[in-house]
Amino acid sequence: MASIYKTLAIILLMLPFTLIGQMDTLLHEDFQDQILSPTPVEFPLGADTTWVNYDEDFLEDANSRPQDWYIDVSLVQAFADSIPAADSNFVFASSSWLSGFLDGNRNWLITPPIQIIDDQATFHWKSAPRQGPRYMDGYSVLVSTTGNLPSDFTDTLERVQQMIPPLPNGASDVAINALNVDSFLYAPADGYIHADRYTLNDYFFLEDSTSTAYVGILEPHSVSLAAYAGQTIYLTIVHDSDDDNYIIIDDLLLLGTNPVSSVDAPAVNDIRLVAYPNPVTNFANIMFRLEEPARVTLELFDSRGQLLKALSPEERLNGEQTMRITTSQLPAGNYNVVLTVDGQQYVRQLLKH
Ligand SMILES: [Ca+2]
Ligand SMILES: [Ca+2]
Ligand SMILES: [Ca+2]
Repeated sequence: MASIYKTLAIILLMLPFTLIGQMDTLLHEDFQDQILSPTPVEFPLGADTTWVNYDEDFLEDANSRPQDWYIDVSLVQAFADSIPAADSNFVFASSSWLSGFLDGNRNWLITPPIQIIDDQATFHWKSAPRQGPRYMDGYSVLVSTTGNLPSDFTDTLERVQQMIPPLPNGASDVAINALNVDSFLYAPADGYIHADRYTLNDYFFLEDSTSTAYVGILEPHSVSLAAYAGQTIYLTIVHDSDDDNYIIIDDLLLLGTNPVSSVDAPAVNDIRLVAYPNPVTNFANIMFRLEEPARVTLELFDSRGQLLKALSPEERLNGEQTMRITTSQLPAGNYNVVLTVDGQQYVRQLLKH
């Protein structure tokens, strides 16, 4: 009996990790070493394996800032009297304030290719416009499932709005319009406005009482990359703002399942594990696909990790597979079906009303 409890205890300990999956850092860039790694190239050739820092517009900056993305310090620190060098928070910045107030700034920061194994992957980043709401910079986060040329980025993950003309009368007058987000126009229509329309006080500040615009503080954002499970993608943050000031970004982080640690197991996408009907009544059909013959086991756990049922291990041939678990006697609740294929576990949740 003791060994049974011991086995059960081990299963209970292991199950949460199985369910959550192994979240690894697939990409991280905090700009603290002031150098992107691997070292970026200056324009994309279509299948690059490094970062790309691409000045597509090639237009001169009005303030002699770099024309592409460049290392800067955070806006909070840029406005501070002094910051110890060791405490500097380096960020990537991009300017849209061009000579002659020209439109057309397009600065692309493109990641190396990233393999998305399953639906657990998420992308996180922080951003802040130099000023707002007047002349507030915006940008786009796009995905390509093909190459890394600008025309390859056909999927939109996030749009952050820029201010667009015309400006209202008294646009720089604090008493009338300057700090009123509703006084200005923005684009694109479906985009997000920094600090949720300047209502989140953690993400902006006034330099002093005479300031005619808020200064941005880095605000965190995240999106799911579940739609790209099983694909290799490029991500880009393209600074596509026209005639504003500049923007900063920091802490780019892509979390997901590490391709290396699961290289020998079929990806979740390849197994095509489904459990139906769901919610269940009398039984659940478990369907999946094997690329090659394998030893499979099927187990049913309740929501606390207690093993309720286990079908004997079976040798299955390649192709489409079906197994069935009786669920008629189960009380209402959440359950986990765990399919083990040659030692690798795949999980689906079952609901019983
Ligand atoms: Ca940083
Ligand atoms: Ca540029
Ligand atoms: Ca603008």
